Amino acid sequence: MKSNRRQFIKFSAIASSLFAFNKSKSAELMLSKTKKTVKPIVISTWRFGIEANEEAWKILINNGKALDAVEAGVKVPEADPNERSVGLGGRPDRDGKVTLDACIMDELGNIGSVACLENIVHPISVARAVMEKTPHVMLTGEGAFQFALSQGFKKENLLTPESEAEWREWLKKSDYKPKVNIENHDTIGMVALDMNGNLSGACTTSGMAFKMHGRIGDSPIIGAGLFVDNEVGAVTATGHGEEVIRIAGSHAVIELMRQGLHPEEACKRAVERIILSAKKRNKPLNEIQIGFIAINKNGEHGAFCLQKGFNYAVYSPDIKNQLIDAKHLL
Ligand code: SD4
Repeated sequence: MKSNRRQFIKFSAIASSLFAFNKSKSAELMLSKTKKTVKPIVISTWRFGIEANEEAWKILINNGKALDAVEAGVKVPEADPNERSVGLGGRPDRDGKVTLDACIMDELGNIGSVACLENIVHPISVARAVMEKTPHVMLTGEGAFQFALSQGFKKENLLTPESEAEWREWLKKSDYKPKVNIENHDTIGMVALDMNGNLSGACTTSGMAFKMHGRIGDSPIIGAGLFVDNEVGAVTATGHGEEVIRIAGSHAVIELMRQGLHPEEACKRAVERIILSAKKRNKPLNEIQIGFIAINKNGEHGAFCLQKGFNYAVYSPDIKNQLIDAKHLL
């Protein structure tokens, strides 16, 4: 009884804080307008963001485009067989198939995405080809694969012996219970601001390990796993995709930043929305992890997550590629 009351008070407080930002809006907006812009800057999710940022930075520091930087950056973990949650070597679905989700967005609002794509090492580049070479924004499954072949991508087996062995072990119990941190899932999401002041983002993953075949997470869904608004900022998400999709997470963070909130505060408010959404459905919070990372037009960055354990890599003129622990709400 007591704990119900305590929870009620806690979540009422969260709910009212979600609507309270207007008060501080004008002050924060003014503050950010007077600040000097930090550029270039690139940030990305989890520890593999460090190597990915390194690659993106080479492009950014040579006056390259944010779009090229984020694509090149996320290709690093995609090609690494030891990263078991992205691209080659990614953990398979329950049928033993490695299926990949990815999307990309540029400063003009161009978007491209692939979902449930098999046998291609670089889904992010296929997503870019969807964006640049088709009249569509999203291709899935066999159609995405055939399109990739038509663009010169090679068919490759992505299931490494290590991932296959893990899957065979999992089959013994066949219990789908994603853990909250990096044990059996991870996504690389990367957002960047280039020297010309343009923003872009990319997001790529093999999704939740041992998911149902055909399951698509938040990562290829523009507005959920990624969103860029060149007037405001760029945001990407990681964690339980179903929860991110429910609140159109990355788009929510963009809209909160548009109100003048700092990227960290905007990410925090979105995590609070996830909590409210989960509470309504009686979804236990300890079974969910969500992390958002964001940069704004001034090159300020921030992140927030639900559970302890999420970190992100930042490379800017002031922070030379460091891993930062995101603050957490629980
Ligand atoms: C998904 N969001 O497929 C991805 C997985 C992830 O950390 O990011 N895990 O739902």
